[in-house]
Amino acid sequence: MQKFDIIPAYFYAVKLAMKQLKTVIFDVDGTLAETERDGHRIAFNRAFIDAGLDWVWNENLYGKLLAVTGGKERIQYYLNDFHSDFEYEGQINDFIDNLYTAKTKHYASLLESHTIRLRPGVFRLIHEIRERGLGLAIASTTTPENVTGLIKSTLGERAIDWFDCIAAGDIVSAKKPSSDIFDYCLQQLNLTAAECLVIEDSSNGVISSRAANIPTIVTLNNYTQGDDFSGAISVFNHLGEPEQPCSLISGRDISADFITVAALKELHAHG
Ligand code: XBP
Ligand code: MG
Repeated sequence: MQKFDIIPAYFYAVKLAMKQLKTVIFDVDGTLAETERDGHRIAFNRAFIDAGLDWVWNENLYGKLLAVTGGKERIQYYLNDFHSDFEYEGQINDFIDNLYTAKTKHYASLLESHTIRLRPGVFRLIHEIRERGLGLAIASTTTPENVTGLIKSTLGERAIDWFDCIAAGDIVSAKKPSSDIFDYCLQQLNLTAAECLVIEDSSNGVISSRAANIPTIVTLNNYTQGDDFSGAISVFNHLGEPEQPCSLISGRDISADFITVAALKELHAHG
């Protein structure tokens, strides 16, 4: 090789290394488990009963309320757009904070009762990611306590240590769809956006991860099946299992029946 050939080869090798998948960043609610329908929604309703309110967030209404991320922000959105004639005494922020505190306690109890299960393929893929030496991280809008509670109740007490970063809740000032939570996560991981892959379930999540330039795939659910996922590499119904293959909804397909680390690398290379 001539001397001047070495320089482009070197830069090519560096570019390739920078594009290598190093860490998979998981969204939490709706991605790891059906926590929205089976967890947060139920916890909100229990908090409303505690407060003597006759509000009921049924599955259909909750789907509409999910347009706004963050529990406190969601209550405010409900009051503004769905229940504007509601009258309260005192400061609205205190009222919302109290409801949110009660809701978070109910959510923790639901997690402790182990009624919320991981979605298909999540347990298997997280274990494979670890076995193959890739990193794991979390970027979520819910509180750090809610994230660790879900991880402990579904993956076990020690699983918290498997994650190189748990970026969650009010740690950033602007929630998804702002890129802040993913930017924070990359900073903590000390990785570039191109070295990571995000798994999300909602358009707000994809807008957020793509605003941080991170290649993203989606496993949608009933609440998000009508969302616009134009920024994602691929959209699947779930991650799949050997006995429960996943289906491609849109975007790039994989050469396997379910999402493996090899499939993630394949998708990431085209991100
Ligand atoms: C989803 C959210 C959260 C949850 C409720 O977060 O938007 O607001 O619905 O949790 P993600 P809190 O999909 O990013 O994990 O009530 O604690 O906000
Ligand atoms: Mg989500």
